[in-house]
Amino acid sequence: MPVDYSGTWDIVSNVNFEGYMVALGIDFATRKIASVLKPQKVIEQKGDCFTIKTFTTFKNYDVSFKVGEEFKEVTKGLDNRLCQTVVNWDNDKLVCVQKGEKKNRGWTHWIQDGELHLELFCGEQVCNQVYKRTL
Ligand code: YOG
Repeated sequence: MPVDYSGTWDIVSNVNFEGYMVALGIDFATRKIASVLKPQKVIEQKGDCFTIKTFTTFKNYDVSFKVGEEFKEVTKGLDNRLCQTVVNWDNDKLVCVQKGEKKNRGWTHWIQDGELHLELFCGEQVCNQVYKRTL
């Protein structure tokens, strides 16, 4: 059985989100607000087609993609950049590359011990988040 990311996930830890935001050029005031947010992910997976919705009390962000198909992503409401984005499988991991102005930008999702992990990276900065399924 292939891995199924579908579901609603609540953040339980968030390491170096500040460094990731600095790397993206997010201003001080916005970082202070963003640093206390508790994002919830709602993931819909149908085969290789995904929608990942990230909800907070401040801003929401949605992305839809098919694994292996490049698309233009505008990180609207985040750092508002245009990226040429592609997500691929690495075994059961979802590996996203966001090509654009920022070097070494992307993210990786995986599931371990029933928890959803997300590594967000930009330049030299890596942020590690863990989410648990909502009860
Ligand atoms: O998720 O790429 O699951 O899109 C990263 C925010 C804060 C806004 C959120 C709102 C980076 C102000 C998306 C945060 C900081 C700060 C929640 C993470 C930018 C602006 C919307 C992400 C992927 C993988 C799917």
